[in-house]
Amino acid sequence: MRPGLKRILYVVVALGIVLWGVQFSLRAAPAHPKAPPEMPDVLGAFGSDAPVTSADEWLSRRAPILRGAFERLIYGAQPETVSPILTSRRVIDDAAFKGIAVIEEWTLDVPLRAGPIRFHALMIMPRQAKAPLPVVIATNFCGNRAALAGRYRDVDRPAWTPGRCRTPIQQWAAETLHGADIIAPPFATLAKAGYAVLTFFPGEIVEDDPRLSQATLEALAADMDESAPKAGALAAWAWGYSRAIDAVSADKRLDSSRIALWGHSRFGKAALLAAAFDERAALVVANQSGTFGATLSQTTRGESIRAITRKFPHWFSPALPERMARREDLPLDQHLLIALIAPRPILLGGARMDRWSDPANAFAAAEAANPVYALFDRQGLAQTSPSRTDFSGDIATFMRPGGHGVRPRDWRETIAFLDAHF
Ligand code: GTR
Repeated sequence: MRPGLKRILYVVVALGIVLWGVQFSLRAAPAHPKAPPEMPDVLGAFGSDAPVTSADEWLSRRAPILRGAFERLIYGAQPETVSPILTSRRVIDDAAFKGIAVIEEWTLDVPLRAGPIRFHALMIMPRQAKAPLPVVIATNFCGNRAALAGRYRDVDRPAWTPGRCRTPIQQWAAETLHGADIIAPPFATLAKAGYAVLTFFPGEIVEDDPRLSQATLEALAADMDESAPKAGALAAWAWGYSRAIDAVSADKRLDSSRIALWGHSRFGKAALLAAAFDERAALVVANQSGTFGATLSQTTRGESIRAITRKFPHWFSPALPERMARREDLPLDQHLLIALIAPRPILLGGARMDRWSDPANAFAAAEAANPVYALFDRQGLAQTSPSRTDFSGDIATFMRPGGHGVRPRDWRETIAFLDAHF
């Protein structure tokens, strides 16, 4: 195709994407569910398991049963734990962001039976803050070179990226629709606030593509018990967060008791799943995580189970799609995933125009998880509505104006929540 023609095509496609986003955003999300859908009582009997009456019973009896059910019915299992090997660590810039931070690139190899999975992480370490530092493990959407806005040409660029990352015009469209922070997180702001950040691109662990992901998911399955339900991409990305926790915990400059996970949208789902399965995550922030993230799935608002499993079959256990022909077949809902994180702090970010991720039902899910926090003598959600943010509780939500994406306000709320709880 002639270059001129190609450019016109890109502009038309970008314009189409923007218009689609605008019409979608105009359908604002309601602030509070009129009547929250029915969901199993968080402490009630679950299958043949008797009701739970203490924190001890929750942790030792109910939590493993629920984790097993989430694996079996929705996400698939994670590969058996193997710690990554830090193959190389090099300083990219020792006075980045006007001298306030050091940037390192870590190459991590996770040894697996089918051969190692290699992924890269950037560590952004504030220079002035006192070690050991609290650390935020934040996923990015287009790889590490793009996360540094392309300023460092020798930083690794992943072999595979989704369409939105491939050309400058596609990146521009993604940033216009979803905010520049979706590609390049505000590292300088976090460093100024005293937080180290480890960022990685989950697409390096499993490609976010129904076809391309198959070989990688098969390779991961070789490290799982034969009877275990195969991992979908969300479980594999959650496993990636845990491998990042392994790497961070081995670094004496970082405080392994203050590790936060941060994820947006699909990676917000993965961050919640990771925190539910890995107790070393001391806090989790899930921004607009939506269906099979923080939002209840027994609801017709926002993204339906049918829509998500049709478009992203590779995200889930192979058992999920057909099972979901009838909603009643799912004896679980997402308040139970939130409850598995108790008593650790959770922040759920929402946006008023983001109907798709249904923030009102994420609030309802958080409310329904409260009795588990109470077992630990914690407050859980202290708010009376999704937008009345109250950080005195262990769970908090906020609603910012605008649509789906990562905006500066999302990170401001994150830092305020981190300050309140770390
Ligand atoms: C959408 C998907 C959502 C959410 C979102 C994202 O297309 O339907 O579940 O994950 O992508 O990750 O931005």
